[in-house]
Amino acid sequence: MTQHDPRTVYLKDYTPPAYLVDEVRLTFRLAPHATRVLSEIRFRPNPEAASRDFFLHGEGLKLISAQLDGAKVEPELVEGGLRLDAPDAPFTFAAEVEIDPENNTALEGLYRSSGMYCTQCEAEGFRKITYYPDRPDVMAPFHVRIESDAPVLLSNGNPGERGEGFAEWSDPWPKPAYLFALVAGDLVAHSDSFTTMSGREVALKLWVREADIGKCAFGMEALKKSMRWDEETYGREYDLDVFNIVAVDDFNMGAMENKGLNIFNSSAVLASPETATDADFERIEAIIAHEYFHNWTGNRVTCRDWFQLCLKEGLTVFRDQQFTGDMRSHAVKRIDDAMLLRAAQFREDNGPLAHPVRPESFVEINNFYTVTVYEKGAEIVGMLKRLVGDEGYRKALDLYFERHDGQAVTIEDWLKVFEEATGRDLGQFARWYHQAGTPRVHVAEDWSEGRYTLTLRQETPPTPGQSDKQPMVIPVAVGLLNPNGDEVVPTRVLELTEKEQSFAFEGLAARPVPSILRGFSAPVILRQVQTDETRAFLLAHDTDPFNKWEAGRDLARAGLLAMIEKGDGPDAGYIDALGRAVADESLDPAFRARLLALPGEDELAQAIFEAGQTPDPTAIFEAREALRHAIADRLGDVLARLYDTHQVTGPYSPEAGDAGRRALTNAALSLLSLTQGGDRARAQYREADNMTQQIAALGVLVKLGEGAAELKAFEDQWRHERLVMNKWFGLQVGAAKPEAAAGIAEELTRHPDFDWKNPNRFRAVFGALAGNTAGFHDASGAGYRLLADWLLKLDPLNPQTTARMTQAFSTWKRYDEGRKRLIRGELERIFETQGLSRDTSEMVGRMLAD
Ligand code: 0A1
Ligand code: ZN
Repeated sequence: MTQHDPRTVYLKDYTPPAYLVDEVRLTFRLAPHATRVLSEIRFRPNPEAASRDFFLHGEGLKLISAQLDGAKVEPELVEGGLRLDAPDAPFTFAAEVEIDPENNTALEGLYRSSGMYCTQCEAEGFRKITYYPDRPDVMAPFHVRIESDAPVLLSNGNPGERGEGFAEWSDPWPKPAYLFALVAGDLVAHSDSFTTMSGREVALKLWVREADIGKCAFGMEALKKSMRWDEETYGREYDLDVFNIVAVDDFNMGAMENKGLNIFNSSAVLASPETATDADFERIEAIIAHEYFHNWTGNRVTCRDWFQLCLKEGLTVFRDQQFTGDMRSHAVKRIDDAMLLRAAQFREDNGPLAHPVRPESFVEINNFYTVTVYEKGAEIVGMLKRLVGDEGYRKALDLYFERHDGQAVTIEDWLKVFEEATGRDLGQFARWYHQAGTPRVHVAEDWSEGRYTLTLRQETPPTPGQSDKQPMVIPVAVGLLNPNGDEVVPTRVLELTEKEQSFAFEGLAARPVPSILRGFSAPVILRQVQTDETRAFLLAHDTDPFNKWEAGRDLARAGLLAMIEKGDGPDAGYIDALGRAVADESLDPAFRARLLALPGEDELAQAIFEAGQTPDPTAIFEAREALRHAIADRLGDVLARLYDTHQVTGPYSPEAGDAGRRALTNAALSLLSLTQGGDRARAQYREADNMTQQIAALGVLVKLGEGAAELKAFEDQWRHERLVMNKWFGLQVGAAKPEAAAGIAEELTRHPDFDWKNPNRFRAVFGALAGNTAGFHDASGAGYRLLADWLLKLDPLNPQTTARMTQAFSTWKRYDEGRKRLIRGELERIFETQGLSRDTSEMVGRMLAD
């Protein structure tokens, strides 16, 4: 369907802009319903352009007046913007427009959130503010004047003059319009400063509503750590006198890297021990880092067009992953990233929404801020680094910044700096950017007379619009272990470039046990015939922490699949091996907590589907529950000891060591409660002095069906903390028994605090419903119907968040005829709705297409 959508934009149609911009001057006269935006834009013909068509984007703007070099003009207003006869010489275009921030519920352009004015311009929101060439390859310095009686008036760059009712800002660094930002409101600042490596002083401010001033300290520390880290690791220094961050409650995504004025979803920056969990703290640290790192990877060097989105996002995610690894644990971070990649990106890559990391077409670019662009994009950068080595990587990045500073570039430019810095041909490697789908790597082994041969074969299944897949360059990190557990061949990276290739290891005394794809060295699915003994052996002996974890995961998956498909009982061998590993005090508690996490329901459903069977969500849910019971039963003593001996005492700290211990004790608590009841959890709930302990205990109680009193107490305690209440809403749906999930979600939509226009609150309920796999896929179809009803209600107000949440339906073709019919019915009902947004119609259309 999308292929034929007349609104489709193609990468192959890219043409350079007809005019470039030398300078932008904007004046904002803020008023809730009638803000005036006055612009003065100095244009000059682009010598690289073939045409002199002067077109400016504009959407939902009321044009008051326009001038060309001071003379009044009447531009032709066309679909999506305006046209004007413009000279083939430099000129200034000026306009005055009126916009209505108060009624902007899409949260794109200039809008209001809890009484403050804020903006979101990526990807194409600036055109809702004024007429402009709203494309990333048009970069210009911006000067901004804000007129308003709000006490705090902010924009990009450095502060200029300010006085009663106005403030001016100047951003000397040329930037695309998507990085423009403005904030005005009644805010207070948590302030600090940072001295850069060349000795410049930068004023740092985190702006929040007064009630939130106590939740800023952690974010500020994270910012300073990020600034130092980018200097030390990439040699990149900050380049303005001030760095402002603003927290807003209504935001479609996590945060936005606007130059010098980052805007954050309050959930991605505000934290105190009482209100935020360890996971929130870690996420906040990562997002602060991510947005900060964009200052170089995204802002100073930006994207030529939106097809190149992964150029900034893949690289910046990779950088924030490195940062989190350095701040915490590389092993645990790698496991967490791999879990996310498999749960979300593999799911996307193996369904109707699969697309290349650099897509070739889109209808609505907002639909391409995906796990594929971000997370698989980051995996590609990681593979590049593995292939060229740390030094080659650093040389290539230095060259990238040196050559492309101030430019809007492409993936080809990015790969070229690697080729030049390292002398490597990346022609075949480039396929990672344009070929969609998750490669499968099949392993065959041969052993004869001291020679061990690994034969690797790759294949990538077809994806929408791409059936003929070519072999990829796949770095496969391999180590070999002796049967006694010693490592005989340390990690070596094999480069799989052909469809099938053999790699020999000579001079071995005994047939080794291979440890393949160490560190999850490529985003592929490994297909390996392995006995449970081998898996248990690797779980006990592998020196590579990722593969040690992976071996446990493989064992759990194999056991679960046997339970589901063959009706087997829980595998005692797995449970005993798990018990030995989690009791091993030489291992990091955070790592051991990851060992206790079983493969998710959705991952199992995909595995069953791939094996040619039809997954039954209820059977999958029950098998996982049965295995959890069996673990609790057989490892009761080990788990109780872990729970008792790893409790954190003393004041709360979100640092990795303590967080890891809490992760381990809470994983143990959740299992133990299955066989020993809720007493431990109730006691923990009572004594908790931080949100991690409180919410973990509450979750356990709710799952047991014993949490009514605590749920009520929690609501009474946290009624006035929006971010905490999101947890309260989400937990009830997420922890609900499958058959009850849709009903509970529905009931919560009638709660007086269910403010459905707030994306965080909407996601709390419906994200949790979609994440309760067996509940969402309950055969009654109640979950499908409820979600579809609410998506249709949200779509006219906020297309972006609606479209994103339609992805809950994306796995529909895996299921039985009954479920398929139900989901197809809902998708068609959405698709056929009059006036459906372009965003949602593209997503649903792709899911319905063959
Ligand atoms: N560039 C931001 C993500 C972002 C994208 C789009 C948005 O609105 C449509 C908002 C934020 C990042 O990578 O953090
Ligand atoms: Zn980003």
